[in-house]
Amino acid sequence: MIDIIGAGSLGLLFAGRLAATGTDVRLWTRTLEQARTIACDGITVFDKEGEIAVHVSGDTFKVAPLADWQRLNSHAPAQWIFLMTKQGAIREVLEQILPVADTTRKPEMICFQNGIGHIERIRQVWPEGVLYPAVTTEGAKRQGPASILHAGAGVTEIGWSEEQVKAQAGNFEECVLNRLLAAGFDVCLSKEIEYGMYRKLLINAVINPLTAIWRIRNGELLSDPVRLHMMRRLFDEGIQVYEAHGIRWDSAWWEQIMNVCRATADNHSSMLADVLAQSTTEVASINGQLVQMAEQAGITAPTHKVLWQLIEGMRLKEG
Ligand code: KPL
Repeated sequence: MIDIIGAGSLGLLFAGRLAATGTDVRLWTRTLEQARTIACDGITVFDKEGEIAVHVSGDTFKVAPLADWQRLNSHAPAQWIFLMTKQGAIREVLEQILPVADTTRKPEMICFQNGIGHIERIRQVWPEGVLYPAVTTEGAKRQGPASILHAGAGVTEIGWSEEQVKAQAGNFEECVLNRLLAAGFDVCLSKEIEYGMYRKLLINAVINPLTAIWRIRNGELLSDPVRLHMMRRLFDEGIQVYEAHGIRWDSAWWEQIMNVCRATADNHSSMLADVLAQSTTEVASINGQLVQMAEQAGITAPTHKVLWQLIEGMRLKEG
């Protein structure tokens, strides 16, 4: 069984595809209302042509509000948790699910958040937890409470250390990796997940705040020299920060950012979606983290800092 916490676009995509290919899935929502809607409607995944790619009815999988975690876990303890909420929701999630039911086998958590800093924060409150950072480029867009548009198939990397390979290999492969592959996800294990996380951090730090400030779709960033200039500034500042910390990077990342904009041209970035929904954005975990890393290294990242402040201010005004 796989427990997916978070019924946003990624949570619905993974829950729908896994359930459709026979994996036992429990999906955890923020509210009871959301759980009821999903149980009633099932999950629908549309492809980019607007055709139904996957539909699973509500009796194919389980769905419950996170408030029921302790009660339901005492009957059926979670083993593999996919944490698919935003960074900002992590504290609330951990408050609900910890202490983890005292079973002989502690659950292991695969963490799919954008940005950096969350793994360390989770470890602080759950030091005995087995955590796998994950980076995914799956492009999913929420269409309704129980439906998403799978705009672009991506790649999912799951970080795995040498010790975990030795201790867990058989089980993880059978219960997680093979399930994801069977569900059609392009997934691989990576011993260099930090490299992937820093690449994704820079992609998000360049695309997300600009689309949120200008309220444009990802593809529209490429249509104007001023927008491209701002993207390049954010990229160059980010690279300076990485160099100051000795973080490995690749000049090909710039072209990859362009490609992400092309592949997700019609999408709202997650930050723009948050701004439009007047909810908390992940700017602090993305641009804010880069600014803090710059300061730790005795340099500055002024464009990231201004965008961080502008977006935080926008949320304060609207929220
Ligand atoms: O991850 C994304 C996000 O919106 O958070 C990108 C890659 C920018 C796609 O929209």
